Amino acid sequence: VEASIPEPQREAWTKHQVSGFKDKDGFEEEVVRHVETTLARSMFNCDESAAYSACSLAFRDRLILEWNRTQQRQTFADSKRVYYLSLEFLMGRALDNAMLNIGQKDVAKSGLADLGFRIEDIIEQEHDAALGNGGLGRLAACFLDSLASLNYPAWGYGLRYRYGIFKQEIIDGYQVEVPDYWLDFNPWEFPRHDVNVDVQFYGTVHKSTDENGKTHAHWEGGETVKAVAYDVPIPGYATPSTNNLRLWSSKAASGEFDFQKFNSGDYESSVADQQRAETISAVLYPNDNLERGKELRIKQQYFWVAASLYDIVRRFKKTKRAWKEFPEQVAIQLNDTHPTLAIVELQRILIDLEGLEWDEAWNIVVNTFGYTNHTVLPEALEKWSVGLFQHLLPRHLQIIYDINLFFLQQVERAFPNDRDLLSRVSIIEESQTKMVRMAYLAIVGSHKVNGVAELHSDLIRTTIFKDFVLIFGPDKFTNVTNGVTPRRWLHQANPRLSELIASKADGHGFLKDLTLLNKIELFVDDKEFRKEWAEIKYANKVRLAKHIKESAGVTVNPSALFDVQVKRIHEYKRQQMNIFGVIHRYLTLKALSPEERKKYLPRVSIFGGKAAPGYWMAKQIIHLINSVGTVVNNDEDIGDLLKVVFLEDYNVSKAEIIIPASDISEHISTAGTEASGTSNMKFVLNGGLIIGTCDGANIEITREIGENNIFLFGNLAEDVEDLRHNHTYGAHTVDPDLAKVFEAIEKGTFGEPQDFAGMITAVRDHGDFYLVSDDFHSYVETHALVDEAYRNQEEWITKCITSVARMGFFSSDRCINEYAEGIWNIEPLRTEEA
Ligand code: GPK
Repeated sequence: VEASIPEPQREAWTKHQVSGFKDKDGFEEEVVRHVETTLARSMFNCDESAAYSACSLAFRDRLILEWNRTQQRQTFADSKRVYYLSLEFLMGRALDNAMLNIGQKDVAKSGLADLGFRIEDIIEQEHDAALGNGGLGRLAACFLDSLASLNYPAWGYGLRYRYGIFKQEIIDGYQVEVPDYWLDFNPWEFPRHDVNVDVQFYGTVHKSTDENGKTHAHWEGGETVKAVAYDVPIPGYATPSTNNLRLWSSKAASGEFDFQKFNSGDYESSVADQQRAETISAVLYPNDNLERGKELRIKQQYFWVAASLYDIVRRFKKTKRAWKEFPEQVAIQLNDTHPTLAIVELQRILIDLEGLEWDEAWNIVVNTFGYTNHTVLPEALEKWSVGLFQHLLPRHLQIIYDINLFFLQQVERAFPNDRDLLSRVSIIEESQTKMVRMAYLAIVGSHKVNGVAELHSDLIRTTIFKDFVLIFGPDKFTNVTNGVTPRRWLHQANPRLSELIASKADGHGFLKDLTLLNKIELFVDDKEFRKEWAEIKYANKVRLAKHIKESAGVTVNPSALFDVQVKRIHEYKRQQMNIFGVIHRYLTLKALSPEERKKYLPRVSIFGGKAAPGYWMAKQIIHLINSVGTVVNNDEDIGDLLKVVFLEDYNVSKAEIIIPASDISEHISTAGTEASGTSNMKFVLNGGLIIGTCDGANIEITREIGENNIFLFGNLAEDVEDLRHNHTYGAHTVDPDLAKVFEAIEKGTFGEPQDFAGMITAVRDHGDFYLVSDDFHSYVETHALVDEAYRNQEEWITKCITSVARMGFFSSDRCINEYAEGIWNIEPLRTEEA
């Protein structure tokens, strides 16, 4: 049905064109209107939560108007769009970001003050949108900010989980997971009940032959679930462009209940069907860098992929173009292998539903997709059993077999008689239980494959995907080093630093072209500038100290060196090495006389991060950190010389407080294991130095800021394999300093030794896979260098300013421009203003 208003009636629409608030007065009017109508409250019962809601709605109204205009502009221009498919979008809070990106925070601040509220308190009311685990999900969020800020026609597609990542509580030193129900009141989403897609599962495939002898596949029967769209507007910074993040929510296909069951009196089971359907989008899987092969997870993947592709194809079909033009209109980026089924689904749509020939269809598919790999860890590479596929998606399995057949034939022609190569690169792993290797499917079905930092991209080319480089040639494999949005991670998280930089860099232009940061290097010796710089860092530390006191009950001295490691807890990220180092420091201090002790630099070791609920070792690490804290923080010999804090429930909004307050942060993964890291970039951007291994983006950060401004230590990626081999087959002795740490733990210094035995045996008896012992000495020595460097505050500040000045490369804007040019072939769309 045509929903467009006929020409004669449009005049009435134009006459009543709505606009968002224009100034402080207009803003206040909107807030009051929302309080009194939308929320049905008044000035006599408006608490901070109601004020937050009304303020958000006032901004939302503005966003959606720009959103409408942006979508109209994009449709009118008929330009190529990119679709970013990600199972995770770790957005954090939206209000502060919307106010800053629209450039109306000052207006809101004074407007709220007029109405009796402090803007900081109002911002604090918002619940984080935490639809992600860690780096991968936050990268997707930074990319959305950059895509909108750079005026690219782009949509994100994801799932609208009812429960995002769990809330972490620390009880008696242990992690406890609490469900995070975040949708109670979410002003940032627009339900689109009219935009829905039926998604099919299970069933059977029948083949038929037409009069020309051509066979057709028909996927029939099974179960249908409905996907309903929820749209989240994404405002660009200093541009009217407002893009869309479309999240799908699942519900039963036949409406509220299955009415047949209902009418036949089977009320309960009709409700059960409804709940079963809703289960699909109920919860985010809380694993980072780990795949567990659960059936519900692949159901999530197909549900989301099928709904998104239906939407994308529907939009393309409206343009009435020929199918071969699809890749000229549509680019789809796969954020890891989670959406790989999109490759199969598009091929299915083209051959089964649209009647294209296989080769023509496959050409379109390959030219449409790009695949980003985020890890080389084997336990994170997705594989799904053929049996599960057969059951859940029988037609897709057939298509995967055909894709594999044609691919292996191509390999066979190019490399005749190399049986071994064929079995190595086959999309189907011929193991006990046959498995579909999703990364191989993603490579075969994409025109570009990229890693996320130089070292990582080199590693995938030379190790896990080596055979594919041989087969497809080197040009298919490329690097796009990650970046972060300076809007959230500098301007929003550290407003005073942003202002100080603006005062020396001719305004806030650096927020759109981060290379302009280099202008502040001219002021590295400017006394006033340095003084203010130091004051801002101190104020940020005071703010964090307050948070530490409130949340962990520990009093810390803001003048101490703040040493921070916040990220998901994982053995490869080596929080265990950090806490062993802290214990080593504690033992060293204890062995000194009170006089000698005073020469030590006071330090606060701050940890934060969630462990996957089923990750036993990660939970043990959290427990040890907390147990060490309890002992050290209450030891009168130690006082302010050492404090150990575990901050519970690390998330995006806590990162915004923690990162600007760091002096030194830890990025200490075993070389070759951290694909990139992105918090390393955020810390340096906020005037903190880093201690790290030669891994991921640390290497490129070093190249940009200079090796005098970073504390590197440890073995190199190229030596890891040999070291591991030696652990297993050679003589493996634990580093003597580390052995003393183990001794203290085993003596019961930090509580029941049995509670931490796993961490010790992993190093001592189970081959020390992550090279904790190998790197320990170098780690401890490098921390001594950090102390020494921090004592010389003048030089330290010089290092910090110099580093920030040289961080321009790590903007997600640079990164998105590289994708746009090298992978998507899309151009920004001009806006009236731009
Ligand atoms: C990589 F494979 C995965 C994963 O499952 N989750 C995740 O957050 C991270 N990542 C890498 O571990 C980081 O090194 C990287 O910076 C980030 O993805 C974004 O590329």
